[in-house]
Amino acid sequence: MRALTLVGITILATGVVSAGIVVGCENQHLAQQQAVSGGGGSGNLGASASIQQLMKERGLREADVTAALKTYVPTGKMDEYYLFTSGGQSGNVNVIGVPSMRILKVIGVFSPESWQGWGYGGDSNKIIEKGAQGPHRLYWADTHHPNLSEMKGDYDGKFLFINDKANARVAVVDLEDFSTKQIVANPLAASDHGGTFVTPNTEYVIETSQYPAPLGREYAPLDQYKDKYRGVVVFWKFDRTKGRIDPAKSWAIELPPYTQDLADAGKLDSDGWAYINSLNTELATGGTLQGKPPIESGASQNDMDYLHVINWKKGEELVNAGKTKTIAGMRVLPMDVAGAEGVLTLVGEPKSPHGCDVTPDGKNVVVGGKLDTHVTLYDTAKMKSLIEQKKFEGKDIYGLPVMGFKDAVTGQVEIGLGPLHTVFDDKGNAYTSVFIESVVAKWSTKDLKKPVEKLKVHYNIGHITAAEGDTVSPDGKYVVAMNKMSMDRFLPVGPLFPQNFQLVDISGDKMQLLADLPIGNSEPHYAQMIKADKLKPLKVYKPGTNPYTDQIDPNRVEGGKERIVKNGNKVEVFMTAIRSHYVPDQIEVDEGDDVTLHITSLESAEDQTHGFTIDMYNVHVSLEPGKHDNISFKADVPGTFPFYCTEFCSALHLEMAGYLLVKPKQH
Ligand code: K7E
Ligand code: CUA
Repeated sequence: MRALTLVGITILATGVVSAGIVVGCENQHLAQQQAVSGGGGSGNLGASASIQQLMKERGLREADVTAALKTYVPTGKMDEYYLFTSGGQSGNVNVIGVPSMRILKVIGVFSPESWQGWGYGGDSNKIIEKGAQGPHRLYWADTHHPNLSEMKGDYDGKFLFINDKANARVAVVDLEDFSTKQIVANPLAASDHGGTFVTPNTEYVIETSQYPAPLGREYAPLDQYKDKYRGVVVFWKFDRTKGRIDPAKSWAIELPPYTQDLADAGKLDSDGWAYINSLNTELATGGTLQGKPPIESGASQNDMDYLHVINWKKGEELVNAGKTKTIAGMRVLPMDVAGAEGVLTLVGEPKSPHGCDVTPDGKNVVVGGKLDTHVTLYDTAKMKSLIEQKKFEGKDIYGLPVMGFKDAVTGQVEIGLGPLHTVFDDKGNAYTSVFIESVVAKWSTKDLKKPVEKLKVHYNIGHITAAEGDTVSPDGKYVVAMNKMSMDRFLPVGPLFPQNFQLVDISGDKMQLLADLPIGNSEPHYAQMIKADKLKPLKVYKPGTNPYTDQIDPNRVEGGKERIVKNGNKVEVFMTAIRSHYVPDQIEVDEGDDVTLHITSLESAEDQTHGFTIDMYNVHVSLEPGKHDNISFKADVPGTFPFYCTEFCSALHLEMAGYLLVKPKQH
């Protein structure tokens, strides 16, 4: 009987392979029926014969079948991990279940997301508008590095932060309702990259500039690059009780105009420190039209760039002692002060580094080299003592102390062509993404020998992420290879190809490729993977909650209290939504009136969502159970405009509608 059951499972798995890859769910049922009849009818022989046959028909190897078994999550069963990935140029965040690789949600962050009514006339607009840089409202972003909030160096499942590389901004997402709560615009930097990275108790969210520019984006000609252009690292103070960044308590350190790249915060032994790599210490500024070399070659002259080693706890003390100057409204610790006080120290790092990853024990920083075949491990304790004893090898052109490379490193590992990012498991192994070679290289942090294994991934892997990988206690189990290219992997969709995520099982001695997930909405950069049971998401909102303020909205509407209040040319409509009608459902205003609709959903049952839109007014909100939103617009076009519910909420969903009548002015 046991053998029979086992066979049944295997057949089921084979059926799944067919469902997942080509055919569709009807065939999955078919396969299950065959499995049952095969197992029950002719016993072992018939069953395994039909598996063999299916495998043969579909060209599957045994490894394919085990991969399917390892990733298949039957309907109604939950995934083990959440994967939060940057949405790259989509400006948003993708949420994916692991190991099934099913897409669970796209969270609207910097870019309007119409399904959620994010950025279409409700109060979410106010959050997006706070992210304006100068006079420009911004409706997109290039998101790179999502980072989960931590307590004692472990993900706590409360918040997610993410940066916008293009416009130097940081967003806060609350994981209670998977909704964006805040966007802060960096007043100093003109772009960012080394961020977001949190300190071990989420005291700070770190954001480092990328392309140097005068702080505050002042004008300065490029021949003044050395003197006027600067990098900067901002320590955004996070207020955990409010769930918001507090810009007034945030501060920054001025950095030399080396193109700062990636960053990570120290942990355990190295708590209190942060590390930022850089490129273009040559200060190349291009000039291709004038016949000068482009930045790419100008920036690749020196053998060494600089890892920036930052004592942020000391920096915080100096900031509190008033050693700052204020630029664009933010307190900035000047570079010379930071250098003299041991807050900012440099050490060489091999050619065009990328990746900057602190090991789980906090003892090493691993830096890859795009034009080098090694990763370099820096010893955090050695660097700390060199800085304490002021044992330096020299100074850079700005007078910043530089430690000796040999004094600071633990060692190097010869990885291959183009090592980028490194993540860790629970057994002392590291996994480095190797871009040019298109492999995941597994190596041991204990002996620093050559990789013990390389797994082909398809193709050109950028970032890589591991289960609980950035914490003090990674889980092992899975890594996800985040590949930039996917030619020949999927059905063609034109010249813009999807990215390709590949799930890899790292629990055994050998890595096993389990599944592909084409990402068709963005080019994700980084992702983090958190144990699903650490999150406690809400199922419904407390009645009248405005999720964009986290308060019971002062304009919340209770059943029976609906009304229309007209005051001069201001019209306020206090409205409710419940299956399957709005009260009121007839609204008449005069052309030119300023209209505000305060809408509360009176629903309290799970998954009973309504929506609201008005013809032509570019308005759309999503009304989850208990939610309140406020929609403001000018009734500038006279006419007749139906409004309706955009979510198929009930059998009478199509009847959930009403009219906005805008009476023309008497001319
Ligand atoms: Cu390598 Cu922005 Cu982290 Cu892209 S970065 S891959
Ligand atoms: Cu409410 Cu459809």
